[in-house]
Amino acid sequence: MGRSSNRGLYLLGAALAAGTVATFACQGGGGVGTGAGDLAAAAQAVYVAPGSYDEFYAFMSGGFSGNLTVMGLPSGRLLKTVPVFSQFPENGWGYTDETKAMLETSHGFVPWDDAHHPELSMTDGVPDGRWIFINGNNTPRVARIDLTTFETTEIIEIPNSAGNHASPFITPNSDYLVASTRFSVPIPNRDISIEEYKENFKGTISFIRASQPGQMDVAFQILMPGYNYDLAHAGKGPSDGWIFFTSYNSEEEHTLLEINASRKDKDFIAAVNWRRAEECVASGAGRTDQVRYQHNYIDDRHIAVTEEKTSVRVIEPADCGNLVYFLPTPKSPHGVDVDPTGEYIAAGGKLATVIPVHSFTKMMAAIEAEDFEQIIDGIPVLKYESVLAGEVADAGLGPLHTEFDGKGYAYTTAFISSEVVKWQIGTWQVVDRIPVYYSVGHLMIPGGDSRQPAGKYLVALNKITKDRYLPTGPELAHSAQLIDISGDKMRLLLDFPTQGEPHYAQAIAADIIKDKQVQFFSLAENRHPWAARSEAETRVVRQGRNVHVAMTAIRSHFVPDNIEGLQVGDSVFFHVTNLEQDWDVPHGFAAMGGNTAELLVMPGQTRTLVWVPQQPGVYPFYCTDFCSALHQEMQGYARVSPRGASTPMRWGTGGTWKSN
Ligand code: K7E
Ligand code: CUA
Repeated sequence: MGRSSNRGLYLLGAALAAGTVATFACQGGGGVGTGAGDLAAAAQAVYVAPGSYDEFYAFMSGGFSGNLTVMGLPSGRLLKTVPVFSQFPENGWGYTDETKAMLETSHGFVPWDDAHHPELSMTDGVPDGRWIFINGNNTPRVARIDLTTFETTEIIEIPNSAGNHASPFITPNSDYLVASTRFSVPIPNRDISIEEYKENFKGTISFIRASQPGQMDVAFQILMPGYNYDLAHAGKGPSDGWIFFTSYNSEEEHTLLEINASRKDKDFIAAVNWRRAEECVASGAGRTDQVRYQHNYIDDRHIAVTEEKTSVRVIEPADCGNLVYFLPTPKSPHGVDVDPTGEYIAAGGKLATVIPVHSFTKMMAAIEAEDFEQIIDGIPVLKYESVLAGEVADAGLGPLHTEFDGKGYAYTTAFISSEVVKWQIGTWQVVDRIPVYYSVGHLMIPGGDSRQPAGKYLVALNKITKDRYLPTGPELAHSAQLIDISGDKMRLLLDFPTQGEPHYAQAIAADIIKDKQVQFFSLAENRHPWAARSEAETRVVRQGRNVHVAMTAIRSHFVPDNIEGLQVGDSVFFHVTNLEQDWDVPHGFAAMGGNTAELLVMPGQTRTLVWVPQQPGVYPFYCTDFCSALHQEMQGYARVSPRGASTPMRWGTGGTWKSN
């Protein structure tokens, strides 16, 4: 198919949703006016001059890359990939002895995941820049990334879960992160027929304690009907203490969901009173399930450790009154987003033509009046009309996600009609719309899900980029688009590619983070058992077939850089300590034939590469990070003798050999 016919299809979709072709046509050219003046204005709006910083850090989910990428806004410049759930050879994440344990789960070592939702820690409902969290969907996990080091420091697995999608949304003071099941499963999981879905499959909503680094823990779980729990957002202000989850497949089907789970006119938003859950747990309600899940964290030696947990507290709505209510919501809702005041709860019905917006005040009144349609598994279902604040009509086809600008407007993505629709809170009128290229999922306004949005930019996170970038074979770049929302009319400023599929993203003013960066780790405080804090502390120790080399790196040599007496089949542990005490001076390390990734060692830190030589010979090793004018001289040799050879073990640098 030609370029123009593909594009035509998308445009047709957009035009249909916009109501008339004329409405769409007047916005042609993708929102950037076609005149030279408009293009120059857009270019100027995103231009960050050489030597200048971006205004915002943006944290983009890497989707099926399993990682998080950090970009600057408005430039769209890539600053860093932070490895989270996926091994990352660029810096040895998940390969080194110090990081492998981070990827341990109850299923063993799982070096990949599908990461969708970055979530900044908050204080009083406002992002505070301490940490960012992200979910792993496939093998249910939640990770913490420390924003002073941009390193993943903690990963907790979620028991009694599957498809951890509605995660890791946070409560306003970072007390809890939530994690819930996209896929209901037998709980406890066991060998039963899939056809017994309706009787035996359940969902869970987990609350994870988040406020103490290194101490994430599943505080409790709520057992839910066997629906698919899709997204969540916590209440704030008047609705603080509640958290809202979309669900679909209230049909409780287990096959051909595209048809079978789309039959009902409405599914539900589950409104969960988490303070009530705390009370019930404190008063002993519920049960303790024996389960196995792992908690991994980086300890104060900078070494990942795994702690196995064996139980979890589970409560059921039927045993804890006033815990959960269902708000009927049309049609297989996806996103659920709470406005900055905490009063309005907007849902994105994937198959709906309107955006339903619920009122927290009306919800509380309906609960008070016991205005229930029915009760499902101890969960009262409120009446749609009783909780509805309004419906946004003409909101595009396939509304998915909404964010807010803090100035009384909301912005919703429409996946099918490929546009962002701006509407007014209270009047529920659409006031502007802009096409995006194409098939937009999430959108992001810095702070746009918080009490204090920075309503200046909006980033549309698109699934498809046909004809927007130079083509690169069957798979094309994933795409984000930066839109100016500072005026009445949205204005497209910039297209930029992302790494992996960008589901959600978050952003925060650069000033909150940039001056808190750790520049290096203190060598004096390095407590790694194989650290060499000076060249004098370097050593080589044979323990049977394991050989430990406590080595140092400094511009521009290793100590030792000559090693003899290794034998075929030895496991050689190169423990490399970077002696630098200065910013931006990592050293790398790689050895020929190593069946692993390189090391990238931060100043003051120790990292370990395990090398198992297979043949006698002399093998070079070298620094992989161009660290100085004499970086190419930063190298060494390891001599490997046959198994059982009598070659004495000795090592040194500069011609002086040492031995034990
Ligand atoms: Cu809408 Cu996983 Cu949040 Cu993708 S999800 S778009
Ligand atoms: Cu050290 Cu290059």
